[in-house]
Amino acid sequence: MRIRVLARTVVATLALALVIAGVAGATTHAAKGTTVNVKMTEFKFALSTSKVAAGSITFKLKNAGHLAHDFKINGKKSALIQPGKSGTLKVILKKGSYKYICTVAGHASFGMHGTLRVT
Ligand SMILES: [Cu+2]
Repeated sequence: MRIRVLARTVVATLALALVIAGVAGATTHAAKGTTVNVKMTEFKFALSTSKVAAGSITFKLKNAGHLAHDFKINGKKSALIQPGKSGTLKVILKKGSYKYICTVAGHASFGMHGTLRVT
């Protein structure tokens, strides 16, 4: 009798632990995403990383230059960001290599481009 109660308690505790672990895992996964800081100057981008995990990626853009710039990756483009201003661009990317550019005329050819690796 005593052993049966003990066994039931152990099973219940294990089940509860699994439920908690499952919920915690799901929450962590859902909230997961990567932030990449992007500094824009004439005429280049400086990214805080060149390689990110696939999924939701938020680019935090900071224009530290003297001209307006934007940031385009995988067909998505940020607003035009004025000197001294900031902006964000959120995209969902699968594994692969993605070219990013500034779409202001001439800027990409002057050096405002690069490649982000998504793994
Ligand atoms: Cu630009």
